[in-house]
Amino acid sequence: MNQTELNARFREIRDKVESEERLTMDDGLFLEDPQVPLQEVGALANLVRERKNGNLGYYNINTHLNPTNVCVYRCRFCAFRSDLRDPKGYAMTDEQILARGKEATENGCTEMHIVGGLHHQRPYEWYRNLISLLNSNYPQIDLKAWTAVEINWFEFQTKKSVQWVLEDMREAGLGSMPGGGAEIFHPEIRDQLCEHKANTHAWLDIHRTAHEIGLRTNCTMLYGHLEKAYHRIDHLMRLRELQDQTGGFQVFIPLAFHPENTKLDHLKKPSAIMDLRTMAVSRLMLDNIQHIKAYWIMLGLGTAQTALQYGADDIDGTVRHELIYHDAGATTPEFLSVDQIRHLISETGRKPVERDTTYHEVHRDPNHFATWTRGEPVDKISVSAK
Ligand code: V47
Repeated sequence: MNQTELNARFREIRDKVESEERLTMDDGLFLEDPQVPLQEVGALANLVRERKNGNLGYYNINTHLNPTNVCVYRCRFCAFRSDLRDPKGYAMTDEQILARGKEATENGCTEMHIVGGLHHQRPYEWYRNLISLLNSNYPQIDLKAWTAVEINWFEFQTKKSVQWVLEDMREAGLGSMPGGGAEIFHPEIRDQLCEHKANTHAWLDIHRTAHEIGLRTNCTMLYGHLEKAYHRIDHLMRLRELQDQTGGFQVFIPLAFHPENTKLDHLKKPSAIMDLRTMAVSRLMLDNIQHIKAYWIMLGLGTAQTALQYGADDIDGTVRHELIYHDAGATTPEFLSVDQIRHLISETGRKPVERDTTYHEVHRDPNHFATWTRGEPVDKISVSAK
């Protein structure tokens, strides 16, 4: 394509975005082309970002819990997993889990993000009990737990339906589901990354069922490894199609691959340029998902800040005890203080807003930081006030 053709094609897409018309697979592929200036794609994504979320930059106060790293699967991108008998392998005790709940409550956390390995010797009841233990002792914390891959494993363990597992977990205290395990849906890539675990159909079906019973969930895409632009756009379009049917996804998180200590350690980590383009293209393709998250743990602080001008409106949380990315060579801090995360957002010119897991405003007691109440859904704040 020569420069004149390139400009004309870009104008066509800009017109569509301005008139809120949906982009096609071909549009997405064009925006992925390195010949199309990144700043222009970013500016277009920023238009959508500001239309949907104004000038706000969301964050939450959260912590992670990875109850075990022992896993039956051997995904090639994972540095966290362990074999049962490896000295690195662990499974947390009830006391350790409760101590995390106590620490989270004392720090004013509104969310615990719980994911881990599929342990050969731990029955379904172990996974259920830990949710119930945390929920009964620390009921205010939203337990954002289990990826679709884990739910698929629980189905296998219990021989019950997805709906049964999700309802049973909800009864134990599950509040919502994180978006992990999606990787890349296209079988050309998924079969090379993780051929044994929950396939694309299962991942989408589990999220569909969660939405149907009223659970909100997140969605992700792992990029920067074996996939090509076509696989990324295909992935986004499959998420968009499900969202059209259910409306249950609250946020999309593009996850940059970290190769250290994985079976793909010969690959280079994606560049900041790729991170920003993926962020912007995701914002433009996913016209029906309200929020796009720049997960600072994996992007690094500088790129996460910049991403707030490239389509993202959320930066995840203060985070504590994150292992999946740090085991894979992430050099970002272990956690940020509330002042640091607010500064990170406000330095970009955005207004920091604390939200809870399901995107309600959080109101804190000015005299006692750890005491908080849930306010209105943030999406009800009118765009003009944003
Ligand atoms: O499914 C694993 C990815 C995911 C590596 O829902 C890796 O709010 C890069 O899903 N390099 C788990 N990525 C993390 C996740 C997540 C993170 C933050 C917020 C939310 C949310 C969800 O991490 C896995 C996989 O796609 N992953 N290993 C690696 N070496």
